[in-house]
Amino acid sequence: MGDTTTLTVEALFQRVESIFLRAGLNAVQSGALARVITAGERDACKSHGIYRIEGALRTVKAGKVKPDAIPDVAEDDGTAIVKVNAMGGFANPAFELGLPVLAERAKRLGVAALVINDCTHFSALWPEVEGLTSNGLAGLVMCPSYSTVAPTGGTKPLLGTNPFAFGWPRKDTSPYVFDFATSVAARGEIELHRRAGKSLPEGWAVDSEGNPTTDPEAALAGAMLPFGGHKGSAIGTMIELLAGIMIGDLTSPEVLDYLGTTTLAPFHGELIVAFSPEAFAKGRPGDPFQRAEVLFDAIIGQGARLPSGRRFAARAKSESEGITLTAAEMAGLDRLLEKGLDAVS
Ligand code: NDP
Ligand code: PYC
Repeated sequence: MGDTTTLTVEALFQRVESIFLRAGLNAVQSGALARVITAGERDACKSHGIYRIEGALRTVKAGKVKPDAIPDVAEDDGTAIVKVNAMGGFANPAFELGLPVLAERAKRLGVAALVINDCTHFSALWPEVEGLTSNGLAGLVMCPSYSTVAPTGGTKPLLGTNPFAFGWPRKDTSPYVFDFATSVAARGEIELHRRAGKSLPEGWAVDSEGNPTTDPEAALAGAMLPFGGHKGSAIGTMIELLAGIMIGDLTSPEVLDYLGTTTLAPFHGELIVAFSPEAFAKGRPGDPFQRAEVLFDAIIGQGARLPSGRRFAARAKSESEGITLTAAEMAGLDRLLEKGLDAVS
């Protein structure tokens, strides 16, 4: 079991897409999911790579996400709010459908938002952010999850791990992107620690009695903690308000009520806000892109690194050398391809 296999990015994409097609997902869902999961492996983001396939299939099997959904853009009223209904499918194909409309609208109006409703979302947010930056736009992306995080001062799961991401486009180089859970770490990280039999770092979670724990099992049964204490707690709450209540979709406690478990992928909405830096800076001195470079240079000049630098380096390596998977990971992919939905409980 010590052997590894190295696949090209395209070969891994084909394999992941085949798994979803074999499990009965339509081409729209399968393609978008395979793109985002393969991108996670390519960029060395293991908590949102191939490990997520099983959870996505489990959610299909439980009847909580529609494998044949075709997302739908709401009738165009020309305003800054573009709405896409995922029709009970995954968020990723809905985003792919809405992105060109959002980009056109943000360039024309200076700012625009994409609201995705009725979607299952389990992936990282940087693919959405990079969709904006590759169109020359800055942007914010956020969504709730399900109750797993105690607000600061509390001990019981209430907020989700609510990811929050931002991107700024840069000329001739990778964009500035950050993307993180508003909990100390993504829940996927706790699950990966559990599978590897590793203790958690201190400060990530409390057990079901509200006591600090480094045991992943106890953390999964207890509550995760927000990053940065009251600051992360407030940002997590903001995400419940903006990307749950404001867009008429579920909050994390409502998602948990609906699913009844945290073993399936969460069903809720997503909010993506796009800004045209040129439009905002118009009439003011200086080119916003050049001024941003001065700021980035000053950060790097202190010996700090920009967020996503590790990820972009991993991407370059995967694109030139391929993606290396363990024998256990390859066997897992083979099993999912062979058995389809029968492979998951
Ligand atoms: P991390 O704490 O691992 O990293 C978050 C960000 O910080 C990344 O952009 C990372 O860049 C950057 N970063 C890390 N270390 C440094 C450093 N020393 N200097 C500068 N930047 C740094 O992320 P999380 O565990 O919080 O989240 C992981 C993923 O989980 C995210 O992609 C998130 O979207 C996803 N998630 C999804 C959820 C969902 O419901 N769909 C819920 C929760 C999380 P780099 O990658 O280059 O290291
Ligand atoms: O890693 O916290 C997480 C997560 C929750 C839903 C999808 N990812």
